[in-house]
Amino acid sequence: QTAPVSTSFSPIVTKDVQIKLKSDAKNGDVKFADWDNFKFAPIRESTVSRAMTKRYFADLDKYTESDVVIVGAGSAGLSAAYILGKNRPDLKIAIIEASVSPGGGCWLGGQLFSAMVLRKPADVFLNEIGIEYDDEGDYVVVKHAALFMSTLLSKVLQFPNIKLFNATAVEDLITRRDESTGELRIAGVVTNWTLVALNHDTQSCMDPNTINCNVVLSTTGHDGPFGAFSAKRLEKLGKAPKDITQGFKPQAEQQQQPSAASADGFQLGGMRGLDMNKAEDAIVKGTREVVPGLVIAGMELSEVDGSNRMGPTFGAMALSGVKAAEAVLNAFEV
Ligand code: AHZ
Repeated sequence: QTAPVSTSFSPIVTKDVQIKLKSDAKNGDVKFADWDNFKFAPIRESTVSRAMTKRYFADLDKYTESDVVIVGAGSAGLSAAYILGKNRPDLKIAIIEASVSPGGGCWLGGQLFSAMVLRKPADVFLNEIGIEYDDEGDYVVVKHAALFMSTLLSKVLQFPNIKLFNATAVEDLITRRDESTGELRIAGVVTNWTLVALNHDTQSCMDPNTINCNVVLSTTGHDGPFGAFSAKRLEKLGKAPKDITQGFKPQAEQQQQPSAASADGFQLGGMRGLDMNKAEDAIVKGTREVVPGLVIAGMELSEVDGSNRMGPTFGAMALSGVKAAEAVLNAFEV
């Protein structure tokens, strides 16, 4: 016989437990006076399951039609999410992150060091999210990259109109071709649990899920196991980003050769060697809607444009995110 599901909640602090604030402690430590009688409020295991699953599936249902999908929760994607979430509370924004832990490559400064360098004027973004730093003139230093990432993440996750689906990979893009113009538009993303996505070779028929949206913002970082995903998918589709063929050539001097393999000459730029001065400007300048309905920002752009890597300076990721938020709103189909 199973016990009835409890519907009433006991207060967390029972009358047997005394919690006192040590008034003389400098940092206001909490002191539990009577650990022997300590007790949590009761709970049934299925209640925990329902508390999680009903919210998750309600979110899946709600965000299956989103206004914006951000692919990748690294520094660029989360900076964009912050700007969009703050300025447009009317939009439904889903963030899809392949890793269990969001944050991308932004938990350390470089070579496993703690401090994080941002060149000016990226200090404006730190002021916006309320992070202290040492001002060194042309650049600023945050004492730990994890302070930047955890602050940004906590702000983004608090917006009621943003949902992070982590441990979920974008496996493909939803595409629509305009019948009269033949122009391709990105109309959403195809997703799967990351652990499923990693096992397509070992199991058959694990079909994905989909999210329709008005604009996709792709910030999947540079080449890697999942990285530069949307740029690579565009190349497979043989779809030239419009600014490569119509004007914007941040690294034109690098003379990219058209790929023999792709139908209309689109070839991934491929990330170039490290050059902080060139790389950061190029990433911010290059942040744009590359094909209708798809904005690319952050280090993924180095694959599109063949720009340099910048290594351990993070100003371009924050400001590329800010510019991407603007590009996302401009890309909205009216
Ligand atoms: O897990 C990835 C990471 O958190 C996630 N991601 C990649 N492919 C995905 C997919 N579906 C869902 N198919 C995916 N998520 O995207 C995130 C990318 O974060 P990042 O920190 O790698 O990229 P960023 O562009 O925000 O920042 C890059 C910062 C730089 S610069 C640099 C260098 O010059 O060497 N190295 C780094 C890490």
